[in-house]
Amino acid sequence: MGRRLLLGFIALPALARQAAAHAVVVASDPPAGAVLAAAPRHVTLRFNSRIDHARSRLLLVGPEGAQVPLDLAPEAEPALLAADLAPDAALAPGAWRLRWQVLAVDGHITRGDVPFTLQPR
Ligand SMILES: [Cu+2]
Repeated sequence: MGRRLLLGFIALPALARQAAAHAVVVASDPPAGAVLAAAPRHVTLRFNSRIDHARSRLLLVGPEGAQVPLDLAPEAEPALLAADLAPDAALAPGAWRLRWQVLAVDGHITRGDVPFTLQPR
């Protein structure tokens, strides 16, 4: 499963060349495939183009389908999406995905997952 998601993430820049205005992720924190010893306190996604923050969403999807919606940080930069995790957010160890959906300025919605792993404590 993780392998398929990782390949999907890598394939996105190729799509971006075909339709330059679509928003795709060019960098993320945590990076795709990261193995983390503790839950991230903060997540960021950088896109190749401006996005409509009001119509964009971030969600953490965890082992066993656990879902943790994230509140987007106030718009800092036009191409950046960021969120702080709640201080009391307890994320189970295992395979997680940072799931994003954004609306680009060209009116197109794109979505994807950034997979990462939380190690057992
Ligand atoms: Cu587009």
